[in-house]
Amino acid sequence: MKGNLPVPEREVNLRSSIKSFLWIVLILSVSGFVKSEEVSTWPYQNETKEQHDARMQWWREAKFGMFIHWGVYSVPAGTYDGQQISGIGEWIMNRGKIPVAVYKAYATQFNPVKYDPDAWVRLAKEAGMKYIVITSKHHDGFALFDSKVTDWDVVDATPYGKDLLRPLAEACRKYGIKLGFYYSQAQDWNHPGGAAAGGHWDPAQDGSMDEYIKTIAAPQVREILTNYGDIAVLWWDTPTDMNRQRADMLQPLITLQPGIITNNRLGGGYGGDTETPEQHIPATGYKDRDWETCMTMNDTWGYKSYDDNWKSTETLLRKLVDIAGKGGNYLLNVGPTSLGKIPQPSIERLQEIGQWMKVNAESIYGTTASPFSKLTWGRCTKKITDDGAILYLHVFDWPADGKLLVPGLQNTVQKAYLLADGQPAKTEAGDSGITVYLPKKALDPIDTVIVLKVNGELNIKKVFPKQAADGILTLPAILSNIHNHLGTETKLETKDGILNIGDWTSSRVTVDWMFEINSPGRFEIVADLAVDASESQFEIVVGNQNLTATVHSTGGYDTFEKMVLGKITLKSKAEYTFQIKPVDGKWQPINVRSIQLKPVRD
Ligand code: H79
Repeated sequence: MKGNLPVPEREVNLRSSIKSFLWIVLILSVSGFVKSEEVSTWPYQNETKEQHDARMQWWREAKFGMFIHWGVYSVPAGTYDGQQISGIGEWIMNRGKIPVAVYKAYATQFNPVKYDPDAWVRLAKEAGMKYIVITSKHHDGFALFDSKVTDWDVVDATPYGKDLLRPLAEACRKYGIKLGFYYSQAQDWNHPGGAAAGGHWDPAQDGSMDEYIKTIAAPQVREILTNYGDIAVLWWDTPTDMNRQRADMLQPLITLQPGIITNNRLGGGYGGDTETPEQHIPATGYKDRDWETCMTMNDTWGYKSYDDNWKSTETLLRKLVDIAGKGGNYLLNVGPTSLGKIPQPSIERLQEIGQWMKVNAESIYGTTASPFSKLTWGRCTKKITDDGAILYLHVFDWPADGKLLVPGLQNTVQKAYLLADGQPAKTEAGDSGITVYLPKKALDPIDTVIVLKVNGELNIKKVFPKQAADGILTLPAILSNIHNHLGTETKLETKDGILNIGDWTSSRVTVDWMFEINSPGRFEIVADLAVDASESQFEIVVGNQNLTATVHSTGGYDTFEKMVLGKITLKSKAEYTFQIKPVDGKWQPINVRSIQLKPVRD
């Protein structure tokens, strides 16, 4: 809580005269002469790297956690006044502009008599999850705990009448699962002043946000960090309208739980410990920041009775592996009903993930990001050991010829075997890397893991797509980096047995490839595309060159055509990035199988 250093990055780019002025301000503020707005309440600001690593250690090793979104919204479960309200279920009050009094009445039907926290924690544990983060209070302001500063909580407002967090905390302790609390600090649609951000539709919501934080949010955060034993994570959400002053009313409270980890969603300029990509996996992870993708199994966090759009176990499991291979954690959501039941499709998927984890968890827990650039056959996770490294090769697409190339790997192999049954695998070193000889059939069609123990420090030549003998360079869909955001789901799909980048509906999504040029020159850009709309426009950026391409309908999303998009000159032998960037307003979805650069004379 103590702290008077300015935020360091503030100084980095300033010219020296301004710098020296700041130094004076700094000295004055340290000595108490100037009240600086830059005074930080971040309790870990003086942490050394070693201390930080020690604090983050359990979380980095855990890799996989359960998110639980539970509250009064599970009563309407997506339907208000006979209407199915679109969007995520926990937002129903906002999306349906439900008056405060009407929404509050749902609490009289929130009676989770089937709530079995012991079973929930066992389900998480058997799925291989190491921690749970539950919504202690979501944007509707309803507290799942006995709060002394409001009646809008499970004890005072529902027939159930009992604190829901305490027995969950006890079950977590019993099974050795870490517990974290989600707390919506800036949005609260039921307490006056809490709906300043993100919409306001009922005079009952009138009030000052500062007052709301002071009288509701801050005391409640104190309650959840005081009354439930060890809390491992505080998961802030939606920093809308949070400023430094508001954040500073909350942040000091985290010292109530020494060593607690918090995310980057408090606001007020605080970065917290973790990045939190929501509903998407960053194309290449984050450099130098811990991160956690949170994701739903269907299309809602809070229970909706009619959302049956469940992701398959294969999809969920491969996402876990994809995330681990990029160095992140996966926080996978369940949305229990108002009776206290986790939906059966969620249970089934978690159990199936658990079966895989029982055999393969070693390739997930405690691993770090893949040392390779993109792999065509799957993903890689790794552990650094005293005498070398363990590479876990996660094979999604089993090679028909039984040969798996680990591209660019130069180390000598100590041992190679299939994780599931210990069966050894032959390996062979060659110019392009190490080939692992595999049995005919995958042991697990979702992900069969090969363990490759290698000697010495990892030595890997990054292998990017290169020009073939005829000078032509091909950038296939499978080697692309797809940069999604919350609300976009551009992904690889298969048509006629060939992969393409699909579901590219948003102009905010960019796609790029790394590649290498050995024979510089002038190239024609040839794209293998399918376009449904009459026209679509995007920019192509290669190094410092760019051009705008306009493509026309090929007759549908399934009809691929090769077309010339323009010409570029690549002057040096080097690594480049090829980026496709939609032109906002002129973009229509296209499916992309590949891009080729073909040498031309002029
Ligand atoms: O708790 C889950 C979400 O309710 C919460 N974060 C996750 C973990 C969240 N709150 N806001 N947002 C995520 C982002 C905002 C989304 C919005 Fe919308 C787009 C708000 C209004 C438009 C989605 C679509 C919600 C309502 C309509």
